[in-house]
Amino acid sequence: MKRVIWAFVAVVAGFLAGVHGAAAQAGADPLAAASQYVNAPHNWQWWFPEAGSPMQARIDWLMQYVLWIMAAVVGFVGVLMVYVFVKFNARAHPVPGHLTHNTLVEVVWLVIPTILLAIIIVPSISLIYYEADDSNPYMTVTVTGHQWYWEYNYQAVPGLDYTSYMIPDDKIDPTQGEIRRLSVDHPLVLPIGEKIKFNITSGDVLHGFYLPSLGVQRYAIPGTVVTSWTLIPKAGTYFGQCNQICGINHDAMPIEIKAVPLADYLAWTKMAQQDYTMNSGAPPVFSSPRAVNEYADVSVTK
Ligand SMILES: [Cu+2]
Repeated sequence: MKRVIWAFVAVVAGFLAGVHGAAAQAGADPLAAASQYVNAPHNWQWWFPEAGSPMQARIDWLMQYVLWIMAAVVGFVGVLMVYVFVKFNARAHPVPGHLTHNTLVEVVWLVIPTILLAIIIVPSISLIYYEADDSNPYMTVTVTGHQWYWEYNYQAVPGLDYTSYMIPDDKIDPTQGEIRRLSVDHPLVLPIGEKIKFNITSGDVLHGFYLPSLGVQRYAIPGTVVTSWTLIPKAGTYFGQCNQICGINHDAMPIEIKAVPLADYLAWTKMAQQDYTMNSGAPPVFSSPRAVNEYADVSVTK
């Protein structure tokens, strides 16, 4: 019992030290860790982005697994066809055979595809179940698609609900690490190493919450909630886009995620809550270089 109490004290002390450690650096940017690693698409990219979550790593693995099985099947069938064209064309083989039945061949062409389907379906179904398992998250964020911006609501942090707009091309500042058509005024801030559940919905039309490097792709549907989840092991900046044609500015609603250590995330939520209190009534100003809703073309009703 004594040992249990000491373990509990140690955990609480460690937690407080972590929170205090980050908060003690007054004025320090709690999102600084996210600039160490930037997972963004680049010119002439032809493969998946580097996997930023275990889910995307599994998707990448399954894609290659099926790809190589498919390559073997296509190669084998291709060789057979060439063999038939050469050996059994009208010139080389003028008198056709009258073969209508061969038990061995029929068994082989039934059994081999069955085995192939079985070895594909087992990892596929297991991945589907893995993707669907959003149980026991550390936190839940409600993501709402709007024409044409995203809204993030942190369910565990009262009042933490804000909009995220793309920074227009003429305002992009590459010296701040901003990327044209991907950077936003208020990114989604998440802790690393924790399971995060997304409740995805829409305020108007169909949108798509698509995070290629994290393996998340779900429709945002008005009137209903679709869930997904992620877990980001590495601090960094990750990007996504709306991938459901949703109107004239469909291309102007990217998703930017700043993944930072838990202590920094907690420091950021405190800062955000303070900003919210100071700006009560108005949407909160977060640790962002941009003024709130500078790029809003539609006002948000909370
Ligand atoms: Cu959209």
